[in-house]
Parts: sequence; structure tokens; C-alpha cells
Amino acid sequence: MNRDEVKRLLRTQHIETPSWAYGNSGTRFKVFAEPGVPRTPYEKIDDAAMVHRLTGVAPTVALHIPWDRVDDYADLASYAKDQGVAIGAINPNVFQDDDYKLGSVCSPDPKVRRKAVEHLLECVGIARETGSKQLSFWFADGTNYAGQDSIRARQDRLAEALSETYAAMPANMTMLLEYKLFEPAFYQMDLPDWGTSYMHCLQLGPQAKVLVDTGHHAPGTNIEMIVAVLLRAGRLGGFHFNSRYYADDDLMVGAADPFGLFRIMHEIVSASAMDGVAFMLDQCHNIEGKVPALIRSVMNVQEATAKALLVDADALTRAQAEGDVLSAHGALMDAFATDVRPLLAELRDEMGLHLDPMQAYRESGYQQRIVAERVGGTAMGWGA
Ligand code: AOS
Ligand code: ZN
Ligand code: ZN
Repeated sequence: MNRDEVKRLLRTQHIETPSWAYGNSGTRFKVFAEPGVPRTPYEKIDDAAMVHRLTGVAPTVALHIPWDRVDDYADLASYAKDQGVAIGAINPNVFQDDDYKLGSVCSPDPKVRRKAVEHLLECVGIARETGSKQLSFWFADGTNYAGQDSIRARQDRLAEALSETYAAMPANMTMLLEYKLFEPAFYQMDLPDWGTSYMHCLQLGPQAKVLVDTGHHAPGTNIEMIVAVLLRAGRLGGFHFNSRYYADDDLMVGAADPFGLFRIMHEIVSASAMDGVAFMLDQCHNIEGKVPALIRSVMNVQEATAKALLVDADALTRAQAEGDVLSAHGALMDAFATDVRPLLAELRDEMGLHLDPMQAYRESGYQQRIVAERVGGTAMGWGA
């Protein structure tokens, strides 16, 4: 692919930031409060807009309900628009209430299931009101002990809840169904892997697609293989990008394993699927500044994408057809070894942006301003 085509595609790639990453977060041991953290969903949008202003490719922000509950969602959406961004995926929260102890949509208690489904339906409404086209579902449902509940009955309850929600979606809305190997449940999760998620999507219909969170697999899982298979089936809805060393670490994407990210992006580029996939971040910035961490993360995704776009597809296909293992592998490694920072600087220059968004942030005075202005009130986040 020539340089201009690479830049054209990079301009079209949109990377969605998660509202929760702008708030305080931590581990089960400690949530360190950071000065300047948003006190309202509106202030989260201000931060997301800043990330977009500096990177030019992060025009949407995902919401998490009820963390981002407001009285008037249309007003929130129009505020976002005024700041130059839009509302992205709507994420329901069916894991933080006491009555979800044994699950939400899979709970053995029909009243709890009803409550959870009502919340999913509420999120369909919020998506409509904010102009969002995507629902992003993650369920903490599962069990801790063999025999605790019927695995099969839980699948039936899940299918029932999803189909009621699916039926309420307008034709232009997509349901993204996320899976997770373990945590918070340790014996079995009701949606533990891409296959289970895919089966539910198949049953639901074409508006249901699988969401791959890069931190939700067993160590050593070949994630790009999953990506390739789902793309082939037309059911890869999108990503929750982040890095992990051990489990669901939620560190900055591209920090722990930039090569893994590149391999994922290579599958997307080679399937010409850049515009059909939602590139979303799902991260927690526990010890680093949140806004700059999100800027860095957006840049990391861009760098991996640029390298994937630079793969010499002809040389690769030729080597593959000839069974030339090392040349085929070499075609990928050459692209991965390319320093794409000058190309990205050129692209930013053409987009009227500072060549280095991290430096631009440091020089902007934004951090000092939010620290000075956001005094009083309650910082958003969990447990801070
Ligand atoms: C949880 O592990 C998942 O990654 C979800 O996407 C979750 O909704 C998100 O991390 C916000 O809590
Ligand atoms: Zn996730
Ligand atoms: Zn996760």
C-alpha cells in the first residue's frame, strides 16, 4: 500500500475512549485519587474532547450507565457535539447492585433477571436519545462452585434476556457481546469465550456481534486467530483494547505487547475490515495521568495500524503461495520493524495537528487547568 493510501486509511480509523477511564480506578487494594479527575459525565466529555483535539482520531466516548447517568441524555449528546465529539457505545452496568450477587440476566431469581433486562432496555433508550448506534454488553454472570446453578438453564436465561433486548433495538443499532474467561466468577462465566458469544449472536440475528476484549483470554491465546475467524463469519463487532501481563490488567493498549496488537491489526487490514469494526479502549489508569494515558493509547493503536497497513501484501501473498515460510514471516516483521512515527507526524501535520500529541498535551496547560478548576464535588470513579 502506498504512503498516501496508508494515511487515508489512518484518517478514517476512529478509536473510541471509555468514559470510565477518565475517572479514578484502582485494584481491590487501593484506589488512588488523582487531582483534576472529572466530577460529572460532562467533565468526562471535556477530557475525551481534549484527547480527540490532540489526536484527531478519537471522536467518540463510550458511556457506562449508571456511572454516567444524567437527567437529560439529549443534552449530554448535544454538549458532546459542541465539544467536537459524539457519544459512542452505551454500556449497561448489571454487576454492581447487591441483588446481582448470583448474576443478573442469568440469576436464578426471576425478579433479578427482570430488573437486569429492564436496565438493558433502558440502555437501548439511552442509545436512541444520545444518537449512539451501539450497545456494548458485558455480564459478570457466572458461578463459583460446581453444582451452584444449572449451566444450561443459565444459558437459556441469557438467551431470553438478549432476545428481548435485541427485539427492542432499532434497525441501525448493533449489540456487541463481550466475553470473559473468568472474573468475577471463578468456576464458570456464562459468556466465557468467543464461541459462546458467537452462538448467542447467531441466534439473535445480524445486528449482534462479538466484542473482543484483549484482556479476557487465557495466557497464550492466539487472539488474532479469533479475530480472523470472526471476521470471516462477519461477526467481529469490535474491540475493547488494553494490555495485560496476567489477567484483565486493563493497562494501556500496546504497552505490554505491541507485536500482538500489530498481529491483530494485520488480520483486520488483510480482511479490508478497517471500517466495519469498532475500535474501543477499555482501560483503567490507576497510577498514571488519565488524559495523557488515553492519548498515548490512541497513538499506540495508530502505530500498530500504520505498521499493519505497511505490510507488503503482494510479497506476503507470493511467499505464502510458494510456501516460502521465512519470506512470508519476513514480510510481516519488516513492517513491524518500521518506525512509523515520521509517517504519523506527517499525517498529523496534514490534519492541522501538533506532530506529537503527548508534547502538545504537556504544553497545553490543560492538566494544570483541570486540577485548578475541579475542586470540590466528588471525583468520578469507583471507590475513590
Ligand atoms: C469487564 O471486565 C469488562 O472488560 C467490561 O467491558 C466492563 O464493562 C468495563 O471494564 C467497565 O467496567
Ligand atoms: Zn471490556
Ligand atoms: Zn475487562
